[in-house]
Amino acid sequence: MEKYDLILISQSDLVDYSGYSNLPLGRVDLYASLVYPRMVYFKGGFRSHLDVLNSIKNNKFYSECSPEERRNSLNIWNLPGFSGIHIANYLLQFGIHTKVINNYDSEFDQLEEVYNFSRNSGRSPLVGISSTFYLSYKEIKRLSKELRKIDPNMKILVGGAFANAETINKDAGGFEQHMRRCKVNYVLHAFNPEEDLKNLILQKRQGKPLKHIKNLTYLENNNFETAGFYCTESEWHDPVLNKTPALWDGIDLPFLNKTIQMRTVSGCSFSCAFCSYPSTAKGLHTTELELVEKHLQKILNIKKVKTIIFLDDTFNVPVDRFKGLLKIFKKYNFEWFSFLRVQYVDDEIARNMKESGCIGVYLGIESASDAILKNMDKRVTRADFLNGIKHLKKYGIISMGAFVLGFPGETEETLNENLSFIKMSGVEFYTFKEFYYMENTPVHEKRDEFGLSGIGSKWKHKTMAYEDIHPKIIQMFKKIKSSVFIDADTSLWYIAYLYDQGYSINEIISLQKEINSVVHDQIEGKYSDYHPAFNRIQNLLGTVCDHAAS
Ligand code: B12
Ligand code: SF4
Repeated sequence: MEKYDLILISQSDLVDYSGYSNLPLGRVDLYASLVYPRMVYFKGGFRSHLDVLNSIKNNKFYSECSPEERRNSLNIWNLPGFSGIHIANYLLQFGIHTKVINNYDSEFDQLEEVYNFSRNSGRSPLVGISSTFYLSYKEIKRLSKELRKIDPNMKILVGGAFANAETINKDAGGFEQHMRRCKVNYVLHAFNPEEDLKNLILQKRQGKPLKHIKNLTYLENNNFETAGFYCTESEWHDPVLNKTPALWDGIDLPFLNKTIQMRTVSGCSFSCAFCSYPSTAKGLHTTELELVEKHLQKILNIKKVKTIIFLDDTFNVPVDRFKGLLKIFKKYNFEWFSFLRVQYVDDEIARNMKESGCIGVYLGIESASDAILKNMDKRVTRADFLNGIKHLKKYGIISMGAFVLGFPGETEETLNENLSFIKMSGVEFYTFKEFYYMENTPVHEKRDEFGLSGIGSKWKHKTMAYEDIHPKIIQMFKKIKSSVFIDADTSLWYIAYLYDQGYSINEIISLQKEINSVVHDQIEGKYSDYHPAFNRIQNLLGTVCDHAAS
């Protein structure tokens, strides 16, 4: 077994379904917006759509399984996340060895084994938790508590998007109380903290002081009540895209099936009025195409890899760069998924996308109403969207249209425009997200014009309030028959993950239609574990298992 400097937990099974299941089903009207349409009530509790499949297929829910069984169950966090692999790849050039734990809840036995092995060999590794998918400290606290059962003296570090978001409107000193409460030793809070992480590990290895490392907060020892708390200087770093050599095939990735994620860009050149990403990422940073190709070659050297999910937020913009990428992709044999600004797609681009292996794309449509698109500063029209999707459909590229409902200016009429758009465009999948009001977004500047007040998920403006949205989502969910609903919290990754697990797109559509039909009946108050759709799901799963095995 190898000795590691860092064990990095990329993801964990973070939604507490049991919390929802403990609520009285008879009063579901009071909390329906939290559970529908994203969950199904099955065998005495609320379940994720994937866990319904686990129970029907294996007669066990994910939470009831041993770690090994969990690794073989369906769970969105079993899909290899990017941050852990990326950090391992970056650190390897400095001789720093990282063990990536992709999904803590499926791999904690392996974490314990690797940690103890290194500890018994005389060097306890630092244990990093990625907070990228967290929206509070709850999950950090849970993990830290469990990790300290392995070793109360473990050194725990937190980094990732949530740690960074905590410093946007607040001072880094605000970490102190949370670090003491959650028993965390270090937080690296930069948006691009790779260099700081390298410095932290090297300084610690040499027993040197940490005060010169940027963007770090730390407690001087494991006495969490009394230890001295320190904050170092904050400094912006550009992303390390062009400073990350392609060492992918040198990293141990036992959790990998066929799909891996990568990015070629950080940031975004648009400035949609509801989005904070351009301000947090500070502009668009790109990887040189030559280096992208080297990364691709190394990734495809990993024999198992057949599919890549590209994480670039606007993968096809700038258009010429995208054309260059497609030319490179066509030289290699793999399939891919990505985000796409569909208004920049013409016949030739769609053909090249298909020929280079594109299976499906996430379309940030946000709204199909020209009035709302204008308010959102999306710089696109409904007609542009329809035109682009026509090209995708011609070449059999599937798409998932993502909509944000309730943006200032939204009315019953503009919501109905989304309904007709989903039907007309023929997008295979759709998701709805409610507008989320953040202060560090352009819409905040226009709050007086829109009469916008409140914050986060609780807002009000001249034409709507947040409470109006969930009933509309349910109405639309019931009405849409031509396209398949996917939970916004899993979105394109749900499709890509099931595809990774051997399901064809048509099988995913059939399965999801059955799940949605159960949800539909539950919303009407009809609950039964003997719903005929569960039988049909069982038959579908049987077919898939047969062809996946052959
Ligand atoms: C892929 C993705 C998903 C997938 C993940 C599937 C999978 N198995 O990988 C799915 C669709 C499941 C998902 C779900 C959610 N997501 Co999401 N997702 C993303 C996305 C597009 C990419 C994440 C990524 O890999 N980024 C690339 C890596 C490099 O960036 P990073 O993780 O931030 O890491 C960098 C640093 O932070 C740091 N770092 C990361 N981890 C660590 C750890 C340590 C110790 C250190 C030192 C450093 C470090 O290193 C990286 C260097 O650049 C991002 C948007 C984006 N472009 O980042 C949103 C994003 C992470 N998601 C977000 C959110 C809010 C969610 C949800 C909570 C809700 C939602 N609907 O969006 C849910 C999750 C919970 C739930 N209820 O199920 C937010 C997070 C905001 C935050 N935490 O403050 C983001 C940033 C999008 C956004 N702007 O709103 N997501
Ligand atoms: S919504 Fe997407 S395209 Fe718009 S600013 Fe945010 S990341 Fe960029």
